[in-house]
Amino acid sequence: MGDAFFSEVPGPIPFGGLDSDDPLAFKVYQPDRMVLGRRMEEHLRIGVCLWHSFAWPGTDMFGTGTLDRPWLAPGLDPMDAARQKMAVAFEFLEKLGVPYYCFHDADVAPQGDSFTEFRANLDALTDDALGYQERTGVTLLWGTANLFTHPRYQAGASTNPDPEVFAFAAAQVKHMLEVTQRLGGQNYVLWGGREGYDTLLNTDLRREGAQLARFLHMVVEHKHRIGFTGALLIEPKPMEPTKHQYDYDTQSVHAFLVRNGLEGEFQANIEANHATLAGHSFHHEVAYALANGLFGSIDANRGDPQNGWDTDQFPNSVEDLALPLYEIVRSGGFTTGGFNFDAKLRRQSIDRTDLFHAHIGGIDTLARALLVAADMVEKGTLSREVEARYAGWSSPLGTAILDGTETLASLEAKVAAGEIDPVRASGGQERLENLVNQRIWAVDRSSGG
Ligand code: XUL
Ligand code: CO
Repeated sequence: MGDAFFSEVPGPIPFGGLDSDDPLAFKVYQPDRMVLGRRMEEHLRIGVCLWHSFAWPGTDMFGTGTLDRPWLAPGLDPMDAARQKMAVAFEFLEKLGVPYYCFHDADVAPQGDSFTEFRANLDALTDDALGYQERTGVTLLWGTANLFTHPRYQAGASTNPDPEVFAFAAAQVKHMLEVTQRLGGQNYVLWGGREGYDTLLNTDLRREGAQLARFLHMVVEHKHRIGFTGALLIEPKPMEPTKHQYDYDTQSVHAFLVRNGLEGEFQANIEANHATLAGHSFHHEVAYALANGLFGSIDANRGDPQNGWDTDQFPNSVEDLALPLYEIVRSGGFTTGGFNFDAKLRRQSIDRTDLFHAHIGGIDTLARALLVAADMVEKGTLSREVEARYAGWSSPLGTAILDGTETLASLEAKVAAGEIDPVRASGGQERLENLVNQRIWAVDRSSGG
């Protein structure tokens, strides 16, 4: 295939600043720039996903592939093609200059004719990936198993009515967890591909819940058995491909974990477009996860406000990202997680450089949102406002309610005696919204970098 697939991009992508007219330069992102005492690269921990960028030819429900991905052409030797794909992926990662990547087993390994062939293919490509990691310094943010593409998974993986499909999924996850460990992966992700239902007419919700819980327990057991030190993450999504997915949103996942004795073993991998499909904002999902000890990692992307499906577009709005970033930064930032671009090109973006434009724009948007978030944390205005709003809970009455001293009866007595007379206060929503905008505008003016 020659030396370089992306021959028009010498790489690494340089920093050009806000006045640069080079579309292949970062306008904001500077890996070494210090923000609140930490390098930008360490705040954002950017990852590139191999599935949308290298394993998807640009198909949709109505059309075949449009993208220039020669290794996906039919008729090639599957292992040759897989090696070509990995070489191009690492060329891209190195030229883009990001620290992480993410993949499903099936994104890199040809299926072969049996599970043992698939496993051997994956092992061989893992050896190759280790070599690339050593040469480039790029490492694995997370690995995952594809339990949704193959026809055997048409009715789900662990929630399948057939225990043999459960067994197949278990075999795949066991192996991919070990591959993730070999590659030094910082997390292992479980997105419930088809864990859900298309119709309740043929579905036993009680059984499927019990199967899913058993599966997750097995994953935890194996993680501890092999000493995998990364985090286990569940990625919520409310629908698509099934009509209803069990891991609907972070709060549903939380309830499922608690109900099944799995609390503390899993965190959430929150995807922006999945949050919006669930009828939430991305901000809500991030805030819920942080408030409940479930924050793990992010799949960065966006939906289209006019479309009710998972369009997986690259993020491009600082307004949308500033508040989620604010929540993350004020809570101390990522530990094992990062921002993985689970985003894909539009089918008409057929130039090889389009993959760079997409990622450069997404990374710059995150970097800009990080600057706004850091500014809001430094100013402390929002957190002071929130603290003041709940100040009553530090009063003798507030603490006596929370520590169990007060009861319904004791409170009734106080209210009846006229000791309690609540005074309403403004929620100040518009004033706070103005304040956020002011910080976005102020950062625009002052810190172009
Ligand atoms: C699907 C999705 C997945 C997961 C990994 O909507 O987001 O690609 O991120 O399986
Ligand atoms: Co995702």
